Amino acid sequence: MGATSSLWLLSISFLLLVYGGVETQASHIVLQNLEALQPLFPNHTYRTSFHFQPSRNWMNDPNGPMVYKGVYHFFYQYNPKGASFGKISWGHSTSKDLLNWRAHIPALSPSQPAADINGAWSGSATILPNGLPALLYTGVDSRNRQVQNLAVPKNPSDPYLQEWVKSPRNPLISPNHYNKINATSFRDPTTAWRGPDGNWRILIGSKVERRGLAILYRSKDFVRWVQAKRPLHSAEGSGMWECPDFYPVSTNPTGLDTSLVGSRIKHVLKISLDESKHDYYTIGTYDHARDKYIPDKGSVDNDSGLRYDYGKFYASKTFYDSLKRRRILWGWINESLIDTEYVKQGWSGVQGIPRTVWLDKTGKQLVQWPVQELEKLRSNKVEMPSTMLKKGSVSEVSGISAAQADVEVTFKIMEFGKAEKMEERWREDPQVLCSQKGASVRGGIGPFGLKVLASQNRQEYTAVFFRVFKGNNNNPVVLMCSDQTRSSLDKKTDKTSYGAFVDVNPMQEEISLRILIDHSMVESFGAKGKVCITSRVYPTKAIGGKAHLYAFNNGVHSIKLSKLTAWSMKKPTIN
Ligand code: DQQ
Repeated sequence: MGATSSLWLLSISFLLLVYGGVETQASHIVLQNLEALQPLFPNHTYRTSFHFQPSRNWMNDPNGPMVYKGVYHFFYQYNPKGASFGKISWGHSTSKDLLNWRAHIPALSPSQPAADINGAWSGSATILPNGLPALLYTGVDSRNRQVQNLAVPKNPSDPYLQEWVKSPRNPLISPNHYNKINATSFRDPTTAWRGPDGNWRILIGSKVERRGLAILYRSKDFVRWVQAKRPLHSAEGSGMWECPDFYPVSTNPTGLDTSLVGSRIKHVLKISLDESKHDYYTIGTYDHARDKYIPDKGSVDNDSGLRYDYGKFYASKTFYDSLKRRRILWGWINESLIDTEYVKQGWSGVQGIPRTVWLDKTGKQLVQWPVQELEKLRSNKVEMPSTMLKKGSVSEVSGISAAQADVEVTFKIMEFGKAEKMEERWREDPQVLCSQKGASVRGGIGPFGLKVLASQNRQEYTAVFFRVFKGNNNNPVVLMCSDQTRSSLDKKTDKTSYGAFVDVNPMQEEISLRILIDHSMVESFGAKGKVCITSRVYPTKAIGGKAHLYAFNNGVHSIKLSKLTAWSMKKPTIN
């Protein structure tokens, strides 16, 4: 480390001692005065290459994604003044291919004392019947109350919609003693949908004591909103519901417009749980006559329910892409570094690769897959011929830039005899099971999978793998893990392992895995997108050209690697 950077670090540590106060605002930690400590030049070691990030500073939730006049718009919670949460604006970028992004000036910045002077928080876009977009968002007013506001484009003929005008009638919706809602638990309006009666509807996240609520509002004109007598849905014991998302799905990957209803359509209600920072969803029926959402029987309506992603992925939001008739999901992936470290690197937060989302053919869960456009970044294809991975084997995949890659692999289970018996208590929490049975713990079938962002001698690696157990009636139970315990020699980074059970029968079909590797990002899609796990890792050795990729099997039974294809990924222009 050079003298200047040591000095810089020293002065940072000093200033941290002096200024290092911490305060919590909504769900985010505010580091007081740390904005002043921004480095002149951000540290790029762990920046991603093909994931969305602003050029510097803090980013959290995705906001108001939409397509307008053939241009994709992406807004996000952004602190223009530094790499920690603070007074939030809506950052804004546009793209024609969801790969290359051009940054614009923030679309919404705090300005109106009665509406958003203390922050322009999360919200959504709705394309109105005249084709024009409208943004509904939460503002934090001068009394720190959360209120709901409207903004529309200043010049609708500009496909980039660079300027936005706030409604002079803001706030349109305020918490009040009639709706019995605490003014600091009332936020994140959804995209509006129009019911068969012609009225618009939105949901706002909230809670009463520990009951999470999706409060329903209706409007004829998008300006005057009236609260419905009952929430669309609520659940006891879950705490505050942030960033609700509500949309129709079908088993066809073709997406559906948010207002569509019909007999063959199911609905998804996604909730971001403030307490655990997990996004969970249920699939159910929307009774639009009664404006009630009823989760399907067997749907788990709490934190142990289905999740878009069993790693880092929060405050997500979908939109209907009318250009390509698909529903696309965005989600915020935060840092695993301690807060003072990300302030020093000059940026914080990444968005997951936009994912197409649809209903699995079983109707019981969603399936997600990176948008097809991503494949345009693939180059230097390498293939590994079909091989048997014997007990304890490790094979290197060479010929690609392993820190910036897209890898697809399929595995075939050859025999089931020596699979470990699944203990009933292990079913409770797959994440705990993954942390007990990591990549180095030998099993009967598995762990087998990939070691990514690995150093040459494998002192460091992140292992994404499967393990197959014998469940009740000898049925196979498949566990997928992202084991980060060896991801970095730096002791300070978070190394929680993540995991989930996968609804696949490996005796009938091969198990597939796709991993997007992007310097500090490991975004994994198991069983063709049935289970997704995103990890943030900060290797100290497996950086850039020094990163390696390996296929491994640490189980007793041999596993057939039927096919592996890997590509180096080109770097698009992002902001
Ligand atoms: N982030 C926003 C809130 C939202 C939270 C503030 C979720 O509107 O509830 O930046 O991460």
